[in-house]
Amino acid sequence: MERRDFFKKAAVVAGAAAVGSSTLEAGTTGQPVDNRKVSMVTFPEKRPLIMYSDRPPLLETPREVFTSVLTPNDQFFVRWHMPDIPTYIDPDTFTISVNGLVEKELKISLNDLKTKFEQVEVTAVLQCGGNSRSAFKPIAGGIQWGSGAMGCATWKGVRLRDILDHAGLKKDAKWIGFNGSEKAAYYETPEFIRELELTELDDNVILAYEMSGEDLPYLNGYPLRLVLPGYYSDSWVKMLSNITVTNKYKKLFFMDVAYRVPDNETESETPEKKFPKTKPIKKMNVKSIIGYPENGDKLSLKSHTVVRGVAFDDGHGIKEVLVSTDAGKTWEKALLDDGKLGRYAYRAFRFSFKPNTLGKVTIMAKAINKIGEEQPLSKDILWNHGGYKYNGIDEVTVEVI
Ligand SMILES: Nc1nc2c(c(=O)[nH]1)N[C@H]1C(S)=C(S)[C@@H](COP(=O)(O)O)O[C@H]1N2
Ligand SMILES: [Mo]
Repeated sequence: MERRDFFKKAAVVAGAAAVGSSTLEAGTTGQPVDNRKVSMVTFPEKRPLIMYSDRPPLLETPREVFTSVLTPNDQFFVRWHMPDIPTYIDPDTFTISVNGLVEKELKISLNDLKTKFEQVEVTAVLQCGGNSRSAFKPIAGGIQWGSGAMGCATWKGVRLRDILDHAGLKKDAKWIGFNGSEKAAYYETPEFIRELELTELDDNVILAYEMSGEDLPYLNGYPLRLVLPGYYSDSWVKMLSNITVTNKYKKLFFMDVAYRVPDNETESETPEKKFPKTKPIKKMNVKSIIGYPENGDKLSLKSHTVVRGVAFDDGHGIKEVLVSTDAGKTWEKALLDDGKLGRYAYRAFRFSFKPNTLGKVTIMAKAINKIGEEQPLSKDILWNHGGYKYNGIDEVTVEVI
């Protein structure tokens, strides 16, 4: 794959803009907006995605993709914080450094990663903590994502634990810092670094070079990224350059300012009242998204229709998904797939029905996990300044003709 001048190849799909704009009225219901087909742009290695910015690339997956457990790599969403992403990485000379409080500092090549350590795989959902942010009313600061800042892939790589064991942690090691390779455009902007406490590490945390059987797409962090199943993806550092072990937590912008929610889960913040105590967003809450049908679709009266979508949580596992075809008055169980890809993967669901009233019909989906947590109604979601962790019951409104 030629990865030189990577970003010069992005192309707008002419004519796609504004198609389906009749579906854009959402925003009064507390549901995330459906931005599909408003500004669809094709980046290298990607099919057309909903674009919020081209520098840095911010691309959202359209709703229709959320009917299957694995999100195709070329439709997987993209989020970068800094515009200055390296335009070329040579897989033959690339190394990941491990330094700080270790017995021996390491520089490991891609080839060594793939041949000298045990290779492991985990299927896991990667979701931005700001996914569905556009549902928050009044507007919460940040990219106004619809529901497509998420995806699920099978990640292949090596356990972070094995790499740290190989380097040998010193006794007082406590924190592991991860650096991305991109640079800030202005010197005041902090670099993208995250820290993980050693106690948060388990065998599912991997350094991945492969995504669903292929090299990581460039925009999803080629050649190597951190995979932290169950956690929001702000911690899944992409295009890793080095890992530094320390004994002291270093104050970092992307951990101490961004990606935090109030440390108070019973009251709502307001634009005027910000709660002083916050905590990192960390683990994902239970959520489901309807992939078919979509807002504005037309269904035929009395014809067999299969509602399809995906559900997930932070790894407790999905117990059931309930679907309503009468705007929430009655609920019935959807069929779940076999769950073979494990507790961090999407569970695909399907629900058959025959619409029997003409006009607008609202279809809703609610996931419940194995510890009894369920999605709240969107109107019951606590508002927070960053617009994080929205997981309201999903709904689409179609027309029966
Ligand atoms: N190096 C680096 N890693 C990063 C980020 C970034 O800006 N730089 N953003 C994080 C955030 S907030 C998200 S939502 C995910 C997005 O991953 P994706 O682009 O592969 O979908 O990457 C995470 N890892
Ligand atoms: Mo994010």
